[in-house]
Amino acid sequence: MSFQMNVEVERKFLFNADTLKTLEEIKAVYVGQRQFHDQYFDTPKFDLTLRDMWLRKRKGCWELKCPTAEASRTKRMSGEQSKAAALCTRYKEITSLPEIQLRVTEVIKDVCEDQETETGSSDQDESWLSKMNLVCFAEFTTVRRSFTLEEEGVQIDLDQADFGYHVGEVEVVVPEGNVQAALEKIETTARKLGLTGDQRVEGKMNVYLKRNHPEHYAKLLSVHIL
Ligand code: V4E
Repeated sequence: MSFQMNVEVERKFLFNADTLKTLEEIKAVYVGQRQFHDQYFDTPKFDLTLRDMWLRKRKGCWELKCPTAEASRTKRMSGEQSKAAALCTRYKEITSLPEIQLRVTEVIKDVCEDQETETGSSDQDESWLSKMNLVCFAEFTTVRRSFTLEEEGVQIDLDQADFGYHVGEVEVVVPEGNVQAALEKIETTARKLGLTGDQRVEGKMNVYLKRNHPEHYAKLLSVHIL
């Protein structure tokens, strides 16, 4: 049996004092402000992030971001479309703890054949972390202001991280087969926001790793994960 998973398609952007005015002009609705503390986990050898898998705990819940299998589709796009698509990331976001544990076990088994791991525990029981040799390698707090373009199903977040970096993101969540539609919505929103530039904007983790784990950051760059 296979079921369709949602994919989170995102484009990061740099924002400034004028961005709030622009959001008002394009009729984005202010949803509110929240604060959350993220803790990211990996093995000491970074086996997850080197596979572009991002395991985190946010507000007491576990989340795993994994790459999607649709990267080859960009080949069928026109020049302009593929340029716009290159500015976006797409990840499956898994929030069921048993499913997360299964996916992590698959990786751990790959790198350590004799690893015995059990899955199935509550969000609060963290014994599975040490069994899978997972340690926290990054943690920071974010203050997020969220806006929505309701009819388009687009969310716009303005994030301020506690280590002195701020970044915006335009996000659309779609079933796995609808990534092209999400990319188009993001492109339309980017135009409305007046976003220029054809360089990917760094996310919070890029900046965090550059400062706190420069060797791992360099490795992720060299294998094109960041
Ligand atoms: C996927 C990923 C990481 C995990 C954190 O993802 P991100 O979207 O940056 O964080 P956040 O707080 O905005 O999550 P949300 O609340 O939207 O779920 S860390 C690095 N990556 C990969 C990655 C990449 N290769 N390039 C860019 C521009 N961003 C992230």
